[in-house]
Amino acid sequence: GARQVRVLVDMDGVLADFEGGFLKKYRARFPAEPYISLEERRGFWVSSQYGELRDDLYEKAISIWESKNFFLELDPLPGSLAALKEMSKMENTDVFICTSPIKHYRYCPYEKYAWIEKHLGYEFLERTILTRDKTLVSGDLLIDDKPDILGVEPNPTWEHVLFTACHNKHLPPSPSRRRLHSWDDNWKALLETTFDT
Ligand code: DGP
Repeated sequence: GARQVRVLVDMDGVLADFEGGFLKKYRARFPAEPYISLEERRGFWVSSQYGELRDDLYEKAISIWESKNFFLELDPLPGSLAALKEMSKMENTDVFICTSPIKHYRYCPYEKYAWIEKHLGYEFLERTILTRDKTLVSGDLLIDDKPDILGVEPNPTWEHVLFTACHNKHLPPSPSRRRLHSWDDNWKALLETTFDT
């Protein structure tokens, strides 16, 4: 018999264009400073790579996503909104957005809710999970662009599907990890081939 597939979908880098939004605002605010193109991005942590470029760029990078309206004004990634709306209407699927807010909490948590309401509708707020530890959230699939998702639970219930992003596309393929290359990739097949244990 059919069983509900519970899908957890990450926000930054999967639904919202964090990397593109960061680069645009960094270059606008620091036009004389060096920057890292999306082609040159390596590693999940933007601030780490900027800090390697020059020590003081670490703090300059962080100041961008700690600013008012940074998260609110992120563009949706191509196809993400249509895919999520379609997924949420599927009978055997329960969709949740699962996102880790930054610890500078003045704007980010509010703006994440506002972004979701604006782009996906008020009803999606019922399906929104803000947590710094995704291993505590139970689900069948976690679609996320972060390569290593760790927390206090050593055996999360979900299968992590790596969503391709500029910072992770060069990682060697792993036979034990599935990827979703974009929202044009076959996410329906991914759901259909998700089984418990
Ligand atoms: P998530 O995608 O849900 O795992 O959330 C991770 C957040 O961290 C997301 O808003 C992107 C952001 N982020 C990216 N690079 C850095 C960084 O270098 N430092 C910090 N503090 N946050 C970063």
